[in-house]
Amino acid sequence: MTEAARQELIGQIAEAPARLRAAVEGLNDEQLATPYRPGGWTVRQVVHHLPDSHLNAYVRFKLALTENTPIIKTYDQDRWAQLPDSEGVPVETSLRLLTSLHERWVHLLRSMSGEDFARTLNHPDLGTLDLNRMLALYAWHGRHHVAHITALRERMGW
Ligand code: NI
Repeated sequence: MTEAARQELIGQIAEAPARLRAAVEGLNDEQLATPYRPGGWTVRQVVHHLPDSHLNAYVRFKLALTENTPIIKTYDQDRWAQLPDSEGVPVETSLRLLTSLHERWVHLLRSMSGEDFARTLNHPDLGTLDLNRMLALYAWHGRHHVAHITALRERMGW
């Protein structure tokens, strides 16, 4: 991956908290309790899912930077989304958590060399991945979930 491509992806990760905040701006409790698609997570669960996922991602980067191809831990994201801290906590809490988390994560990402991004981890389902791949995966992940919310708002005319 080129340095320019990496910087573009890091920029997307840097912007993700503000984009998520903008996507839910002005939604009321009933709107936040609406599934983004039939049978899918509610908007609130999608918001809480982002720090759930990106906390794991941050830990995975740190493990890969400090150990040689560590075996990382997966988690059951659907069950996490049903725990009480995804149903009963205001979205603002996760917006703040994501903002703080991304500040540290992006600081780390901006300090990394090409050699650092070539470091690898071992994902039980996906095999050996380098940190370039992880960067691309999580830049996409933030955009993907923000789009779930903005598409719902468009469909509902909110
Ligand atoms: Ni996700």
